[in-house]
Amino acid sequence: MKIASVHPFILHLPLTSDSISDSTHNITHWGVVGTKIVTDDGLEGYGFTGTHSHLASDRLITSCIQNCYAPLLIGEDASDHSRLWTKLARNPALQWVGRAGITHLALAAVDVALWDLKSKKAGVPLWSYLGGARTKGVEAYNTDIGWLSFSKDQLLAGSAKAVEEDGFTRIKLKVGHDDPNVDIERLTAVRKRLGSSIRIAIDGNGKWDLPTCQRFCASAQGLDIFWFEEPLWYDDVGSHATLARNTTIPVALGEQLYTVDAFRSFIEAGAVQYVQPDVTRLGGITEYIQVADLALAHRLPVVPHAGEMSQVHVHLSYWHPASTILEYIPWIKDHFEEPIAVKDGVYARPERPGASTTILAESFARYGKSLS
Ligand code: 0YR
Ligand code: MG
Repeated sequence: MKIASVHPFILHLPLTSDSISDSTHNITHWGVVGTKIVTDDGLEGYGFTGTHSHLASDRLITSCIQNCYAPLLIGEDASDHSRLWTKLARNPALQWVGRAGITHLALAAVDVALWDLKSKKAGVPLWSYLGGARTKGVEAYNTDIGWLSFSKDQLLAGSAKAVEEDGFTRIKLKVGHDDPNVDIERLTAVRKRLGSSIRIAIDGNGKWDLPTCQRFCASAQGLDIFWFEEPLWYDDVGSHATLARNTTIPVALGEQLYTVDAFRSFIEAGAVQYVQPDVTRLGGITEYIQVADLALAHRLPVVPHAGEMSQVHVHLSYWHPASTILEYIPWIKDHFEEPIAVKDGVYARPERPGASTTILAESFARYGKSLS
């Protein structure tokens, strides 16, 4: 299974609503930026990272794949994911310019494509290739009903539909208004509408400072919040540790962390209780496994962040023993040969060989962007 060619791509896929906001981002399209890797025995592997469809920075990622990584990959055995990960990530020249950011997002795409190839070659779905399923059904939680840009009425109607019609028992709502009392009011209304049995997590996307978070958590005490995700600036270990010590609401984070080292710092400081690795931001599946194992060793639950909208994480969640529930955002599923599917709040187990990353030809034709 020698690597014959590397074909980077950029897709900008429209969301299911016109646009959405959290406390920090406003987007209209999801960026699927990565690479196809073709082997001499005719297999095609697909891997990609997730972006906010900013074309100039997406092109930095594909340029890294094309110009820095492809020459290191051509002619290599695609089965050697671990050796190739080190060859790319610890290349002295590339390590100098990036152990995180653009080079790491590009690494994620390459690594996922290699695992897709390995499990396709074995003729089994990724979860089986990795060692088999730990559960009969991975539970989904719905993020797509809770955007900050939704009015209170939209929030109530969407949450009620997700629970009463679609069968979700878990949802996540964005928070982060300039006045946190607005968030308290919205959360109180949703809690009242849904009752006490539905799990409600919240996500601040790193906007507030420590005193604001502490005041907010005190006011939110009675609302039974399942976790508070990214309450504070992404890299601030100390403030997360202080908040985690001072509130009973569990702290969740990880979607902005690039390395196993970063996760170790948060875990050792007691600054995270729900660990949220993402194959599209870590160096792919190879580094994801290291983080999930680290969480397991600390007996912390793993709840992946869905930068690939769960196409790959559904496999990892069926397999890895520290996995619990999995985010659901149905924006890009129609662009895959084997799209994610949730019924009655539970993810269907993928059954085709590979990592469920194979993108439809029509989607490339319709939404592909030029690389230069
Ligand atoms: C939208 N999920 C997140 C999206 C999402 C962001 O900007 O990227 O909200 O990544 O926090 O948990
Ligand atoms: Mg988040």
